[in-house]
This record gives sequence, structure tokens and C-alpha cells, in this order.
Amino acid sequence: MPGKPSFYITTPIYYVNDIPHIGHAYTTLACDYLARFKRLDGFDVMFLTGTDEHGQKVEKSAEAAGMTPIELCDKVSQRFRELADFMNYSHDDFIRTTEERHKISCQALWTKLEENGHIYLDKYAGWYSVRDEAFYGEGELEEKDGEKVAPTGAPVEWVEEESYFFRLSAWEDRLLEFYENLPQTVLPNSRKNEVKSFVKGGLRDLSVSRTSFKWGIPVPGNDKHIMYVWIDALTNYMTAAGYPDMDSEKFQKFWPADIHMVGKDILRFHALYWPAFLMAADIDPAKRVFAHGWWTNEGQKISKSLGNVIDPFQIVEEFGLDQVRYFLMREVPFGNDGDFNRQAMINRINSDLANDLGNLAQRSLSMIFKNCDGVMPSPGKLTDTDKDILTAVDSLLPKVRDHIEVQAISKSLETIWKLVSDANGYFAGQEPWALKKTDPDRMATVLYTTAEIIRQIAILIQPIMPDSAAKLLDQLKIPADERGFDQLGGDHRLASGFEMDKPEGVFPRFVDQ
Ligand code: ME8
Repeated sequence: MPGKPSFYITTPIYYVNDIPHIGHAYTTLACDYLARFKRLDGFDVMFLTGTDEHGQKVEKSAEAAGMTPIELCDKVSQRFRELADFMNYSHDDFIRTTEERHKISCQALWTKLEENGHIYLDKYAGWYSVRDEAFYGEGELEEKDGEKVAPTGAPVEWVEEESYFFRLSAWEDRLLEFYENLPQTVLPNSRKNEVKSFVKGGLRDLSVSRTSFKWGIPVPGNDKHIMYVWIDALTNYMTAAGYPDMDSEKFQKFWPADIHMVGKDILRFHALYWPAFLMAADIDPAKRVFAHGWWTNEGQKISKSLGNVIDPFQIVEEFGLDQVRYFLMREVPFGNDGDFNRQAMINRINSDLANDLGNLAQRSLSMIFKNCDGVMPSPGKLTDTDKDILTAVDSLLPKVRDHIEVQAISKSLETIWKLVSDANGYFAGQEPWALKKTDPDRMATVLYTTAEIIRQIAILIQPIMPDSAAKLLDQLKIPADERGFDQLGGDHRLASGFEMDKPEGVFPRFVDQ
């Protein structure tokens, strides 16, 4: 039997100069949703997240906090791990760039680039932003309060020092070919166009080492030089896949990665530098970089200085984990910017979850519990109306899957909730409560049909709301090994005749205190 197809998805690795906030939680959540979806859909998944611990920014933050760099890294990296557990992420690996496996991997990639003739020693004279850990050309800079700043608004400093360079300028044509021939390597399309026009504007060779700080991975054979933090950081994706052991089963299976998920702020590094480094080392680049949008808070940019950073721990405490997971993925078309708005969160919880899905499940299952002696009834002869709604739920997976293939996350949820709404229409239209006395067999058929719809919906929403979906599936007594997407559709109907437990509501209304 052929093995399962593989799927490798990565989050950015987060800088340890900052504590985790909603933006970090968002990116990893999107990956968690996709990873869980793929696992249920029969893929062998590797889902990677972690922390980016080297570079000048972290070195300076540690100094400011009166700690050694590794003390700061240990502390903040641990906080990111806690967030990952708290948010119920299903990552398979959590990488830290201070690990030995990563040093070996970076040095191997460097050596390969050098052997292939893509790295040379020269002198760098130009602008650098420590906050962005990025080099900027004179033409890219802007003015703020009489000072030169990066296009991101970050301060820049003039740097002049000996540096190794990567021959990025030699990769313009190959990169453009790469975007052209493989049309979905960068999504959304608007982002791809952004990267293409940057490349068309001409590429300068990239400084890839520094001598003015120590906190990083030394260049093999010349440890006066520390690797540029982005070459170090990007390589994490290969380290976790087993690089430099390219013959290993893991590397063979999972490389090239299927998706590097990133925020739009770090698109250039992933869609331009990273494929160029890899092609220069004779390694296939990832199949896709997806750049999502940014969250604002009640219309304002989220920033430490404005004091409006949203703490994911706090909002989950207030609204509930699955509720926050659902809101973040449903509210904003994935790829666009979004605004975190309290009222919008409450509306989603009360309308989509409590009213639409919660009520449907609670009303129908309680009715079975009360009116059918707590035993799941068998359906009688199905009417056309029953058949229509069952056909709609049976054919949901391919539609949802099509959205997942292009990371249209909110659309995938919208599609499921359209069916929830139709199912509510079905339930209300059939009035099972009125059938108890007049036609109990018909009542049983309607209730069974509704329970079967809930079974399929609960299976489909496991990636977004794993705990709530599990509660629904437990109420329907679905065994653990019958919760995969292979159980969707008409071939695996809900069993009849089992005894139910008294159903408990899964999606409470949110009442503002
Ligand atoms: O850039 N809205 O790390 P970082 C949405 N270490 N997403 C946001 C966000 C917001 N307001 N703020 C942050 C780095 N993010 C590098 C990455 S990868 C090889 C190295 C998310 O800690 C978004 O995914 O600054 C963004 O790309 C990432 O956090 C930046 O995290």
C-alpha cells in the first residue's frame, strides 16, 4: 500500500525580544488549522514552529534586560511554548535556533553556498535596521522627524565593516522564472506581484555576515564573522526536516516544505532571499509562501508603545479557546488585514456558535434524549427534503478542501456555516416537536437526519475547534478512530440504537458583564 502523502507546514520562528501577542498566535493558529485539516484528510503532516534567538536585536534586548542572551532566549522561548500549548496547537516540533542541530545545519548550508561559488568576502557600507534585522538601500529610506528611517518606520544606522556577500544579483532571472513557472509559489497573487516588481527593480548582492556582534552562528572557517540572522533563521525550516542529512527518510519525505506561512512584513525574506539561497545550494525551494495580513486593535496599529498589544492568554480567558480560534480564522478573509474588535468577537460567538450551531445541536439532541427514550432512533423512509439536506452535507468536504488548497481559511468556515444555516432551516421547517404525537416515526427520521448532519459537521470542525468538536462527537458516541474525513459522506451514517447521555450545550452565549 502506498504511504500517506506528506504535508510540511511552517510558522515563522518568533523573535525572543518580545513576548507573544495576538499576531504570533494568529499565524500559528492558521498553520494549526491547516495541519489538523490535512491530518484528518489522510496526510502525514509535519507542522513546525519555534523561536528565532540570534542576532543583534536579541543581543541588545538581553543587555537592556540585564540578562545574558541565552537567559533571555530560554525565558521567552518558554513563553512561546506555553502559548502553543495553551492555544492547543498541534505542532510536531518546536525549534530553537540556539540548538546544536541548527548550528550544524546552518554551517552546512553556508559551506555548500561557498563551494558553489555564491559567497565572497568584501566590505559592506550601507544602512541597517536592527529592529527589522534588514539592510536597506538609500532609495528605500524615508524621513521621520528629520531622521532617516526604514520604510517600516524602524530606525536605521550606517554600517561599514568587512562582510561576506551572497551573489543575490545573479538570481534575478531565475527568481522571475520561478514565480512565473510555478504560479502559486507566492500567495495571495497581489503579494506575488509585489515580490516580482521588487526583483524587477534590480537586486544587489546581500551582506550575509557581520563582525560587530557575537550572538549568532560563526561562519565556518572564519569565526570573526557571525552569520546574518536571516540566513540563520530561514535555515530552521530545513534543520527541522533533518538537513544536512538530505538522504534521511524525513528530509526525503518532507522537503521541499509545502507552505511557509508568514505575515506580510517578512515576505521578502521568504519569497526572495530564501528561494535564492536554496537554488544556489541546489536544493528545491518551498512550494508556497503565503503572506497573511496584519491585525489592528479597534482600528489602531498594535504596538508596545501605544500600549494596545492584545494578549492571547487574556482574550482566551475571557471568551474561551475555541471561540477565539473560530473568531480569528472566520472574521477576516485570510490574506487581508483585520481589526480586532470586541463587539465583532461577541457577535460571532453568539450568532455563529451559540445560535446557529450550538442551538441546532442542543435542541435536536435534547429532543432525541427526551422523546426517544435516550436512544438514537433509526430513520424511516427519507423524503426528498431529507435527501436534499443529506446530499448537501455529504458533498461538503470537496468544497471545503478547495478553499484549504489555497489557504482561503475564512471561506472554508463560511462554507461549513452555510450548511449549518441550511440545516437550521431544515430543522425548523420539519417541526419535529410537532410530530411527537401525530407522527413519531417521521419525528424520528427528522431527528436522526439532523443528528447525522451534526456528526459530519462536528468531524469537519475539528481543525478549528478541536475541543468543542470532540464534545459533540462524544455526545454522538463516535469512536476515536471514526473521526477522520474518510468518515464523511453517505457511506458511514451515524449508528442507531445507542444510548445517549444527557446532552450538554457546547457553545454558551457570551454575556458581557
Ligand atoms: O519576523 N498581525 O519574527 P517576529 C498579524 N524572527 N501577524 C502578526 C502581527 C500582527 N499585528 N504582529 C506579528 C520575525 N505578527 C522573524 C521571523 S522566520 C524565518 C523569522 C506575526 O517575532 C506575523 O506572522 O517579528 C509576522 O510575520 C511574525 O509575527 C513576526 O514575528
